[in-house]
This record gives sequence, structure tokens and C-alpha cells, in this order.
Amino acid sequence: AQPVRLSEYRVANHSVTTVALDVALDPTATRVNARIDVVPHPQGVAGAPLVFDGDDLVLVSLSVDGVALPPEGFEATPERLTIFNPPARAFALEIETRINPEANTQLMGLYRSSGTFCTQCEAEGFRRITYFPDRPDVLAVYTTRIEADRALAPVLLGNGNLVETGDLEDNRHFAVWHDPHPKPSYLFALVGGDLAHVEDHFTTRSGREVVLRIYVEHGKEGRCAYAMDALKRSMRWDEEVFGCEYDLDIFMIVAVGDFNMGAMENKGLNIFNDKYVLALPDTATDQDFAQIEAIIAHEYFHNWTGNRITCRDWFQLCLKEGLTVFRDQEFTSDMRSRAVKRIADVRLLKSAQFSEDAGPLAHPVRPEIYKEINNFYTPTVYEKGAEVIRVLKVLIGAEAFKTGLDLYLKRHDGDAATVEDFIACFAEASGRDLTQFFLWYRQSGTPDVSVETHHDAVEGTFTLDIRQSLRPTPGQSMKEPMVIPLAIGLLGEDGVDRPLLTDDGQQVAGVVALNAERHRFTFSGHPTRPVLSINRGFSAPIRLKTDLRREDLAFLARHDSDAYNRWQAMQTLATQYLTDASEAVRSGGASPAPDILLEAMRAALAGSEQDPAFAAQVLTLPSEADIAREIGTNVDPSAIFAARRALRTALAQSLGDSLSGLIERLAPTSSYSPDAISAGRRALANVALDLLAAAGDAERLAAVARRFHAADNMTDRLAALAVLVQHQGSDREDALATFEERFRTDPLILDKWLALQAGIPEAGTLDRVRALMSRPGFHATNPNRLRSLVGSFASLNPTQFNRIDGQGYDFLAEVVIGLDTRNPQVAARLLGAFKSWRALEPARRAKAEAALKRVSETDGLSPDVRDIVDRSLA
Ligand code: BAL
Ligand code: ZN
Repeated sequence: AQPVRLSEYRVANHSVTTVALDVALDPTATRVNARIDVVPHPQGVAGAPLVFDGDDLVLVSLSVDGVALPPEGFEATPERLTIFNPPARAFALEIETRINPEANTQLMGLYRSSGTFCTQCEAEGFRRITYFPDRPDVLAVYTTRIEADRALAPVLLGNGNLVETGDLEDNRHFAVWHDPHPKPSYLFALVGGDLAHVEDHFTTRSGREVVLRIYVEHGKEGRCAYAMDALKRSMRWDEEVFGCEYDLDIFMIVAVGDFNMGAMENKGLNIFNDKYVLALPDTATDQDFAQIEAIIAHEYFHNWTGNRITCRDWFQLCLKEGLTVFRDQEFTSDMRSRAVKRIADVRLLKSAQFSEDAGPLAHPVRPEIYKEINNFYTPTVYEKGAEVIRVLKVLIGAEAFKTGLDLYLKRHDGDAATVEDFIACFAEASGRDLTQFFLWYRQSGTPDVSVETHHDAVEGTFTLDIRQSLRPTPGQSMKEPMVIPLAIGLLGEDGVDRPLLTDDGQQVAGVVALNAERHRFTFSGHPTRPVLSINRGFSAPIRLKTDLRREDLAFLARHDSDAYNRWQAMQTLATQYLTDASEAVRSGGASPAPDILLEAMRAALAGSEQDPAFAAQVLTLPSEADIAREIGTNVDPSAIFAARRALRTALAQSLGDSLSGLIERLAPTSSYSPDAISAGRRALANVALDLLAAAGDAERLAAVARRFHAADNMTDRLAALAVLVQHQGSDREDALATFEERFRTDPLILDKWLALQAGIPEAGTLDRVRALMSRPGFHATNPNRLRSLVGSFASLNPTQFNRIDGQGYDFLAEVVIGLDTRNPQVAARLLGAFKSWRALEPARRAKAEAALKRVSETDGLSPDVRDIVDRSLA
């Protein structure tokens, strides 16, 4: 495939004002009649041929203003429709195509999921339904008529408002939907099937009555209450916090089982992976409830940031995704705990995005070139995209930020906008030149910031010498210094923040901004050495090195007024210990003494019941992947695992009594509720349980097994099972069998069971995963099943994916090659698990490279997998 470049953006030569689609649903031969009102674009090339996109299409007929075009007047291939001499004025194009939803295993365009007809058009799926200028800057008003056999599809849904329904001959019926808001084709959707629904209502702040419906498979209606409640809270919150009001008479969510993404924000008709809709205490964990709340909110928030204001081209994807993630993060922070949400977001950013930024798939938040846009729905676009907006807010202040955002929502309503349009609103609102800030969108890679401190007891000054650098990343060998806001505090011996005074005695706010490679900041009024707390709240997405001593980190973990940095201090302490210990395992030397870390953990445990959700985060050690990322090169996953396991054993032995006592005190006194406070108590109890059992003590494991059997909710049941599967023994297999028996008819729940088994850090796991793939209930075409089993194995089981014999890599390569012909998007996503292969020690690196080369040498790879494998090997 030819690369697409931002620098080559041109308006479409032909734009579209209205689209009337008439779709006669049939499992294998759906007929699509599209009447498309076309106008030559005033800035397009005059007299240019009309070129519409297609993908796997069969043209049946074509006319212009009601007159069939002669064969010499056009060319139709599966990928393109070209009309050589279109009228130089507005005209109506009528296109009939025939498509086969049943055969659509890519799950892009119109396809069937368990018998339900549904669509996925972002990014380029609409062209699999009809020929169209399938690009986000072509905005049109859509009317969709859908007809089908009533028995096959009694429910027919489209974008916008329902305007007509009726019966037809032969037991067929139809529905007509009209969406008055001009939209790009990627937001088109339709659904037809035999679905149940639950209904509720919402009155917007200006008095619009909105019907809310969630459509699910029959029998699942009872699992929608939490999603519906989350939707209503999202709608109210968006009015109150961002001034965004809903703009149609109905808002619908349809849950389907086969879905490439998490969910999709089609106008008025969100289509969701059912994983992010269905929840009851017995079927969903606290984490599931939280994710449902966040994703319902995210898709709903797109109604303004994405739909009312869309993207000019796919390079601007972060314009809607980064901003909408930022908005859903704020929503969750308001609904739950801001500090805990911040920690969870930073954990995700570091594990998914920092690792991407450090490897061969690194790309800027706003890429400038792509071969396959599906591969750019990445943590960099989403999570770093949100972080960059947070950096902007810290830099210009909350007030100017709000003014800028209000301006953006007003000025660009109805536009297909760019990141430049967005930033211009904040430059105007703040009166600041944001040229340097824009580097956050242009330069890939995570900035390294190092801080050296110096205390002068005689002068009473404390000096920070700060240096920033940015390593080369693919396509970017030279980098410019970034603007980096660092929120700071200086703690006195009593643990209280001291005033921040410059050397001439002026008090300064708690943020210093870097804009050059080196900076020196001097603070006065410090006869004794203060302890530096820096990058509070993770004010910038950087890799930070300081000269803080272990005692300082333990002090910060206890006293920092910034909750995020209390957590970060403990993480840094544990990470430093574990990187040293991993090195010791590898070299056969003695591991360092973990005394300071143990004491810090003991202190955290003692105060844990004041804020259980926060304490659960503090007591969770850095993951093996976190430690690998910190080590950076020549990584040996087995050594990391051994070091981490030894530390967990030491913690279990040292803190055992406190952990047992805590678990007892946190025992629930009332029935399950998914609220944040109750979830926090469960989280802390389950972190304690996991640590307590870490030494593999038989009595403790038996207690975990009892807890598994007695659990009255999925959170506690799964947490206990997760502990048991980490330890060999009959309890493990018994518990797995009990779980399977109980939930064997529910694939979404069995996904959790698959994921736990895929994560077992033992040599037998690969065989287990292969066996699970062959079991009758495993549908190897369903993205959720694949992600749970294969995705978990490749991304969450470092020792087994990185087996020294290379079989983990071979397995993933084999799955990707097999899947690629059916679902390239999911195949490419799974292949992304190789993103850190170059950081491995030489023996594993060679095996990973060989597996990647095998994929690369496979004939007929999809553009999706070809793009990932080529970039991975480059
Ligand atoms: N637009 C794709 C799904 C999402 O980010 O909401
Ligand atoms: Zn989104």
C-alpha cells in the first residue's frame, strides 16, 4: 500500500450534501441503493473525474440524475468507482451495490454478529457498503431506509430519529431513520435483528425529552441497569461540566458479541462490544463496572467531541480521541476518586504508551504518515493524546483552558477540524504562543528529564539542575526541546510543604516550566535540606530521574501532600529495588536488602483503611513489564520474574499478620454494591490476599480456596481464582473446573477464565493455551475470545511469551498468520505484542526476530499486518 501523508492533504473534488440509503437486509445478498447528492467542491480541481472509494464491492447499477451511465462513462472495481466526466454542477448519483454480510469476517462494514446485522464504519468501513468519498471531511445529511424479513430482523435501527415504519409484502417490513446533523460516513450505522431492549428517559437542560434505549440479546435485559445509569450520569455531567447537550430525540446503544473495538460512537446509535454493556454483581467485576461507566461516557461524549466537531482527516484522530479520553477521565474522577483515577491512567499510559514510544512502533500523537489507519488507534493517539491536553491545562491554567475549550466547541461546531484549529482556541484564550507546545503533537518518544539537587546550608538555598532530552524515534533522528510543566513541592522535616520562594524571596506557584535543554531553579529559605516532590500529579508524561535517596522516597510515600506522588514514590522505591534485584539474579550476586521498602510498605499498610482504593494502588508492586521498561535494554524476563517473586515472598513473610488482620477487617457487612467506596475496600482486601498467599503457604492457599467458593460476587471470586492459578496444586484445577462448570454458557465470563489461565507463569501454559483454543466453545473468530486468550498470553505473561526456546513467539506468529485472512485488524493488533522485542537480551531477541520474519515472509499478508511487521522489523 502507498503511504498517506498529512502534507498531501487536499479537499475532495466532489462533496456530498445528502445521502439516502435504502438497504434491503439479506444474510448473503444485501442490496444497497444509495442516492447521493454530489456537488463539485469549489476548492477542488475543476473538471476532475469523480472518484469514490470502495472495498470488496459489487456494482449492480449506476445512474446520474436518473439516467443510467453507459459503460464507457465509468469504471467500477471492487476498490473504486470512477466517473470520467461528471457534470460540473450539482447532480444526483444513484448507486446500487450488492454485499454479503455473512461472509464479512473482517467485522468492518455491514456484518452479522450472532445473527444480528450491524455495522462498523470507522475508519474506512462505509466503503464496504457503497461507493463513497469515505473520508471524514465529507459531511452529509443521511436518511436510511432499512427493510428486512420481519422474523429475521424485527428491530431495524439507524442514525438520528425514527420517521416512518411500515409493513411490506411477504412478511417484510421497513423503518426510515433521518439524521439531521451532517456527519462523515464513518459515523454511519445500522442494525437489524431480533433484539430485546430496556428503555429510560432523559430531559436535557433545555427541556428536550430523549428516549434512551439499550438493545441486547433476549434474556440479557437484566444486565443493562448499570450501563443505563452510567449513560444518564454522563449526559447530565456533560451538560454541567462542558455545556454539551444531547441533540436528537433518541439515543441508542446496541450490544453485540463480535466487535473489533470496545465500542463505536455512531451518531445516535452507539454500537458496543457487549463486554462494555452487560454487568451484574455475579457476572462482572468492579473493574468491569468501572470500565462500563467509562466507555459509556466516552462514546456519549463523542457526540460533541468527534461527531458535532469531527476530524478533517485521519491524521487528526487525536483531536477527537485524545480530547474524549481526557473528558472521560475527568468524568470518572468526578464520579470516583480523582487520585485513584490518576494513578490508574498513569499506570496505563506507562505500560501501554511508554512502551510503544520506546520501540519500533513509536509515532507522534498526530502522525504525519500512515499506511493503514486501523493501526493508529493506539495508546499514543488515545492516552498520550489525553495527556497532552492535560499538559496544556497545567501550562495555561484551568481558567484559560476552560475558555479555550468553550471557544473550540462553539467555533468549530459542524466542522471537520484540525489539531491546529484546536490549539488556536487555547492560544487565543490564554494569550500565549503555543508553538513550542505543539511539539507534543509532532515529536514522538517520551522525554527524559533528569534532576540534580544541591543544598547550600550556609546560603539556605536549594537548587534544581534539570536537563531534558528526547531519544531518536522512527523517522525522527533530531529532536527539539519541549515545553514541560513540572508541578513541584519542597517538604520540610515535618513532612509539610514549605513556601516556594525564589532566590530573591518572591513566592512562586507550584509549577516550573522547562522550555530549553537545561534549567536551573534556585529556592531560598531552606536552612535544612528539603525533600523534593516533583512532577506532582504526573504533570508531564516524562521519564524522570532524580537524585532522591531511598529514604527520601519512603518519606515522600508517607508525607507528600500530593496523593499521586505518594503512590509514585512507593513505585519508584519498589522499581529501583526490583531492577537491582533482577540484576543480582542474573549475575548470581546477592540481592540488595529490601528493608526500606518493607518498612514503607508496612507504614502504608498501617494507614490503608483510611483510603482503601488508594492503598490498594500503593500496595500493588510494579508489574514485570514495568520493571522491564525501566531496565530498557538487554531485558531478561525470567530474572525479573524471579526477583519480583522473591520480593513478594519476603513481603508475605514480613507483613503476614497485618495482611490477615486487614482482610478480616475489610470483610463486607452488607450485600454487594459496585460503588467506588465498596469497590475500594474489595480492591484492598484482594491485594492483601494476593500478597499474603505469595509465599505459597498451603494453609493460606486453602483459605483463598475457601474464599473462592464462598464469594457472592465476581470481583472476589475472580480475585481468589487469580491467586489460586498462580500456584500449582489441586486447588487450582478444582477451582478452574468449578468456575467453568458454573459459567459454561456465558462466553463473556469464560473470557476471564481464559485470561487467567493464559497468564500462568509456568512452562505448561503454552500447551494449556493451545488446548483451550481447541475446546469446542472457543470461537477463534471472535475478537473477545482471541484477546482474552492469545492477547493475555502475549501481553500479560512475560515469562511464557518470552520463553527462551522461542515457542511463545512462534505461537503468536502462527495465530496472527492464520487470523490475518479473516480479521486483519485483530491480527495486526495481536502482532503488536512484539513491540518491545528489541529491548530483549540477545537470545530471545533473535528468536523474536525470526518469528517476525516468518510473518513477514508469508504471502498475501493484509495491509494491516504488513504495516505492523514491516515497522517492527525496520
Ligand atoms: N472511535 C472508535 C471508538 C472510540 O474511540 O470511541
Ligand atoms: Zn473514542
